[in-house]
Amino acid sequence: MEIKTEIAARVEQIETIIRQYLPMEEGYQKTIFEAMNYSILAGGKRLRPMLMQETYRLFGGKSKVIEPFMAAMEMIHTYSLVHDDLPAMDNDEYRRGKKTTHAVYGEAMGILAGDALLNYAFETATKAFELEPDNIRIGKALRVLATKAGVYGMVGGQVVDVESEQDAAMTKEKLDFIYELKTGALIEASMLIGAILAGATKNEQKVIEDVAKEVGLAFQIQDDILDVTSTLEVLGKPIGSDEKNHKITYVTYEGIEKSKADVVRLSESAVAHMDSLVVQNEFLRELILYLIAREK
Ligand code: GRG
Repeated sequence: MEIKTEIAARVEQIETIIRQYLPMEEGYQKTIFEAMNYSILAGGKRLRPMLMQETYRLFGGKSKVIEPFMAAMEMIHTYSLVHDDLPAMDNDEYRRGKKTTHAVYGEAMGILAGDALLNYAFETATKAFELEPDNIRIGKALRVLATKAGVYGMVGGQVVDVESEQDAAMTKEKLDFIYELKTGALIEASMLIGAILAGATKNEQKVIEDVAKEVGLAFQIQDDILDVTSTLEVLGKPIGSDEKNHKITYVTYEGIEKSKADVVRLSESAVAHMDSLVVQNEFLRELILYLIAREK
């Protein structure tokens, strides 16, 4: 089967899982449920839950215990996008081809929908205990989820990113720090949680974390490239957002050609690291290489 068809089949299956964990739109606080569901069902590549599930499969995982974590990861990712689009941050009107959450529900509800999704993510992930009450790996996976999403992960990266706008003194080292945390942390968490829940050894977890670091960096560089070379129609969000926000990106730093070459180099290196494991997942391998040429 062609990789695109295989990805589409997985996205459909992931959508079904996510929907099972979404809140009912009822009660006095109905608006927040609607805003949460609007944001999460607006589309998206579902890359993080896909990486999580495929890493879980790589290490032989077969249980449904991964599913609440897949939904939780997409909730955290979606909250970050909702907040990133707010007037106080990037002030964007479109995301995933649709109006942003604050553009539809107002700024206050946009803030609350992000808060709600973050909290609901943990309510959701802890449902793994209902499936396997004695599984101590669930606690470890929860810790990874919390840490990588927080101040030592995504939020920390976003803080430095926000403070670095128009920063003439930006260094490559600082840019790498921002990318590893802002984008890499959730990708690392996704793959690491898959590995932990499947029972990968410490050594295997380390390999997976390194693979995910490279995938995360390549993914963010490609995001920077697409912000310059794509269109609103293809990307589903405005292009030129980095320039509008006076952001120094990998592309402004290294130029477009070197950036493209680095996406290829990092992705191939990630796959080579993965090949060093005794276990194999051909789809995961192809997915990482497919991301090199992604158009959105
Ligand atoms: C607001 C705490 C907080 C963090 C925001 C993730 C993030 C940090 C900001 C979003 C904007 C951005 C460029 C983030 C880098 C990560 C990234 C490329 C996100 C987009 O992920 P995709 O392409 O989105 O997987 P879809 O819509 O496909 O899910």
